[in-house]
Amino acid sequence: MDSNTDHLVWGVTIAAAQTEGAHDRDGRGPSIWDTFTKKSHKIKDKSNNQIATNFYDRYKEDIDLSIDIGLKIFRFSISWSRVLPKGTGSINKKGIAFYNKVIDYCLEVGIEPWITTYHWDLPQNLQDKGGWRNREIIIDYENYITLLKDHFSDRVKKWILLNEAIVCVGAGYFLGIHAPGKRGIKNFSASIHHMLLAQAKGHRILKERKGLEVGTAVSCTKIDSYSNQRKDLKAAKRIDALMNRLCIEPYIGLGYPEKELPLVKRFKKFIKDGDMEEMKVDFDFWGIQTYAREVVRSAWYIPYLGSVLVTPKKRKVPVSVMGWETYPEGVQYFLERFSNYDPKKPLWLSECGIALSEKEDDSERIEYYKKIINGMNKVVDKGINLKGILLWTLVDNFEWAEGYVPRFGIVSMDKKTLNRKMKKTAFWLKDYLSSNSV
Ligand code: GCO
Repeated sequence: MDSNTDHLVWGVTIAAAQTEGAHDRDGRGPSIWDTFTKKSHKIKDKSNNQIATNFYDRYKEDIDLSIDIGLKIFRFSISWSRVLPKGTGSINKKGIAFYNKVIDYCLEVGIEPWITTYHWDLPQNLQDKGGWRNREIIIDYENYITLLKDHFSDRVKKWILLNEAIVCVGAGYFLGIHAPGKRGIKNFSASIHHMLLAQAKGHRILKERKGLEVGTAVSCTKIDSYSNQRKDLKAAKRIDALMNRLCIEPYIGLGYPEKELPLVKRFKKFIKDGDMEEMKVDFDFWGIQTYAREVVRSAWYIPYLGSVLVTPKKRKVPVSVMGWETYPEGVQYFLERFSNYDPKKPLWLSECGIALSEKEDDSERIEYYKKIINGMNKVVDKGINLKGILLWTLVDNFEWAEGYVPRFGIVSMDKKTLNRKMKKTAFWLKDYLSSNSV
């Protein structure tokens, strides 16, 4: 043991829509991703997630693999429409039973289960009523959280409410490139506000039970300006406010970053008296998820944002299979930045990984994680309250609109047999964790 990061806990994150499969089994209702993937042109390789990695049947194998690698946390998400097929109303007991099995198995073999309550797969029935655009969804979310609390919080102590609200709403309700494929400023404004408010209410509900640690997972993208010209610097501030502050600062009591991001004015008609006050909640931890860096320049002709991205290709920087600039330095940057909000607040890297292409030799991923460890070392040296890191992800899976082409897993999967095989990174990590474990 030679590092100051030995106390950090390592785990893994997965998400229901990307792994479970079993889309119509045992009473599960459809989610917006079931509907979206039927429009085949929406998914790059024309695939869907009906089988995915079949975590539904193979959860034991995946949990065993995680244990074998030396991981201590298994973060998974609940498919809302598996436990409440219509998103509201009658409960699907078989859905509850499935998650009970996952939780109990984790506890039996000695890995800590963490729950994400919402990782983007809204029940289709709720979308039919407007989805996040409709304020009534807040009540549905509260009821859903109460159900999860009643069934699972006796054994699950760590909870993440929303996974990356900005990506979920930005891609799904503004750009239309993710389910439910809605576009436009009105959809965006209403959905962000309702989702963030729902999360605050969900937090209060879960905290009624003593001993739970309840946080949120936020997407963080380092934003730099293309030049030192004033208009580019301003554009960078605008995009930074959108990507890295909008879904965070209302909780800290700072409100929406209206000064830097004028489009926030559009939110006004959806904000009711008392909402901003209600939004102030003290999360037990921040889950930080950072994958990339973007460079932006001012572009007056782009509505609402007035900015364009200068693509990594133009900038000639290394990219992952997602087309994102490979930027492990972001970890240190964002951990420091969040620590500035409140140095005492525990921080987790609740997702961390890189997409490569289909090959067994993923040495590049090992190099990536070494750089991440380096960054974690530096922040721990500075006294930042980092608790641990959850990898994205265990098994190669359904990467949303990108289908199965980008491979984020440290374990590969044969598409026909669904058999799993540890990649080089998994062996390397196993070694690393066994020699660094406390
Ligand atoms: C996200 C989601 C994951 C993704 C991963 C890679 O951050 O977008 O949480 O579901 O698969 O981040 O894009």
